[in-house]
Amino acid sequence: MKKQIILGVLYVLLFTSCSGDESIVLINVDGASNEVTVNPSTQINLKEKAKFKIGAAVKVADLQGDVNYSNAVRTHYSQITAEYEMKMANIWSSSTSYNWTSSDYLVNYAKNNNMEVHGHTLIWYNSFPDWFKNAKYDSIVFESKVKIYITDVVGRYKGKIKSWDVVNEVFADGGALREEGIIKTVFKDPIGFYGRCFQYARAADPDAKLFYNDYSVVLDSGKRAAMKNMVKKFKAKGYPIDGLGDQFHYGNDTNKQTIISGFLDLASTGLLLHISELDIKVNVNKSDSYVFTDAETQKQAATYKYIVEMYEALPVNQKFAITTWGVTDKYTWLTGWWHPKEYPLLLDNNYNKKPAYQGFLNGLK
Ligand code: 9MR
Repeated sequence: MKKQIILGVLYVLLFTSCSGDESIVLINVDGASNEVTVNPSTQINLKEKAKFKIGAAVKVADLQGDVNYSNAVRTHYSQITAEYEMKMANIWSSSTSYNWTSSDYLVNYAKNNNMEVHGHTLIWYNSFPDWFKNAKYDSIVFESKVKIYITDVVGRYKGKIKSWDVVNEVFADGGALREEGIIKTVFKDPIGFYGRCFQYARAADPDAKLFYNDYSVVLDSGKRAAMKNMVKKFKAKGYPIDGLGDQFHYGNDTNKQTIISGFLDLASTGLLLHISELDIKVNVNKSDSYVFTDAETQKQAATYKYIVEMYEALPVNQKFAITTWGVTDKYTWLTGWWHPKEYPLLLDNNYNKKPAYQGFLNGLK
């Protein structure tokens, strides 16, 4: 592909692409001598190169409060996910009311900026509102209320939110059903309940892609087996599921071969796969004296690159999106939840592209 753009009167930018390698060469309009060679990856942005969606978890407060943040989201990403505003505890404010303020804002923001929205998440043990938990409903009432909730939320954004994490983090490490939360105490067959939640979501928006989402999936073979088993049960019962998400909150020291073989195993389901909350920790030992050196930035870039290459190797009909859990190191959840010295994302505190960005970009086909 060759494209020419006239820049002022003197120069033409010539983009060339040859056996996958791209270069940008600045030449005189008369075609005389090459002046400079610019690394093209500093010019093109992720969403322009990727053939699948590039998502970011965002927060309304940051979109509204920091214009650089909003610009970065629009520049680099083609899909957004609410980092917390679309969870049940945030939307379902009381037994008789919903709070749509933030979710409406995000859906409109995406529409105005030509982006998709991935909905996160309808059912999460960690996000039942207090009023709901305190009501101590039996399984029948519990499910009838949840059905109304799913129907109302998915229905409100029918055609606007194109995909949903219907259920999030059901399995504990190793693959047993998680003990925390209320589901296990309310339902004799929690998996059956989750399957019906997928049915309720499908009925509310038949075109939305429906996902099960969890963490450490590619590393934890027990959890992966449990997920695959759940998918089998869903299929046997006719419960609709389109895709699986592995969050990918991994560290720079994670074993590459383990990740790749686990990912291939997940792909054997034939479902859409979503790398749904990607960030790569660098301060893996939580050291107070940690320094993010050049060597560390390069190592992180290499990790991002192979993860994206691995994703690209999927059959095309299984690719859905790669979503980073945040936009800039400045606001990452990990500085609060992991260690203040943590730099897990693609853009630095000043919204500059890090080597990690370059690694991600180089991993794209
Ligand atoms: O990053 C999110 C943080 O800002 C919220 O306070 C928290 C609770 O809503 O959820 C975090 O996001 C989690 C996601 O929803 C599910 N996977 C793990 C994420 C990090 O904890």
